[in-house]
Amino acid sequence: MKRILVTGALGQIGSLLVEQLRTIYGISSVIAADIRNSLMAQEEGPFEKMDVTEGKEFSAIAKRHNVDTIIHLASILSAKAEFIPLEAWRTNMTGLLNGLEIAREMDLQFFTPSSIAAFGHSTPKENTPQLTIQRPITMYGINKTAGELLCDYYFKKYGMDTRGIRFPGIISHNEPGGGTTDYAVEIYHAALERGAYTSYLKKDTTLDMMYIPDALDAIIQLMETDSNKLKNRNAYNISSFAAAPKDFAQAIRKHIPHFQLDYKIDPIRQKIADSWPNQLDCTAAKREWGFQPKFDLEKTTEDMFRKIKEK
Ligand code: AKB
Repeated sequence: MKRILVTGALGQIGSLLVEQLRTIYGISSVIAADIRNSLMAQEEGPFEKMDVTEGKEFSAIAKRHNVDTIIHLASILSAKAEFIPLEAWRTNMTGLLNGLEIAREMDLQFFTPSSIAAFGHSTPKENTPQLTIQRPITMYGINKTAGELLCDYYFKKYGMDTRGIRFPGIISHNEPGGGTTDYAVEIYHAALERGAYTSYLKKDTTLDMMYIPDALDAIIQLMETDSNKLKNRNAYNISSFAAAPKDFAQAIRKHIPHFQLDYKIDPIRQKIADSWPNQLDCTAAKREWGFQPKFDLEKTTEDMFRKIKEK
């Protein structure tokens, strides 16, 4: 019986991942932890209010629940981190090191996401290889690159079962917070509410994207894969499709023909997005653990509208 601790459990990925993990492994097997207070009802499953930078507290919770896996999602995203770089370093790096140390001490399986932010201007933009130049220009990207190296280090030095994914922009009906790719969520809500959206990225800024069900399946599939099959312990490139604001507008207009997209460029987020790749090469993830996304931009758009209306 698995016992999984998920940090950052109230975030964009965490809240939906916890739900899916509980469906698979049972409600009491998945311990949700977050620095924020949960609005979830007690009966929805175990929840711990926890700060990942407090190592003793983090460790006590992992031990109390006798977990065998940590899925460490807690982090400050790219755009927000540029305003509070030192706090971002503390949350993203001290939090990660605490998680790795607890996993080492307790001999746990450990997952943490990296991101397309781990790349920079000198990385090949098209078909970005699994193994390539990583010179990120943001605090979040530096944290992600260092995190990848740490996961590799703990695997090689201690034989720990570390696993990771380089996430693209994640699209979901629930809210992201503080990311450069957040527009890809906001645009759908705005399309339904107002029939219009003002993009803070230029119309041609192409980035890798993924709809949340594919992201959740990818985490679970990677975690379920036989350890011997995995050659990359830092993080795997994954992506479902590459799209720019103008591509989202085109997809949205198939459902809302009068949808209007205009632009008011945010120089900070534009600079970040310009430093990231256009499209990752996901061959290693496909070959080593069978990564196979189901949602392209059209299917994502259809399902996003359905989910938002349901809400
Ligand atoms: C962000 O925009 O910061 C995140 C990411 C790509 O890691 N969504």
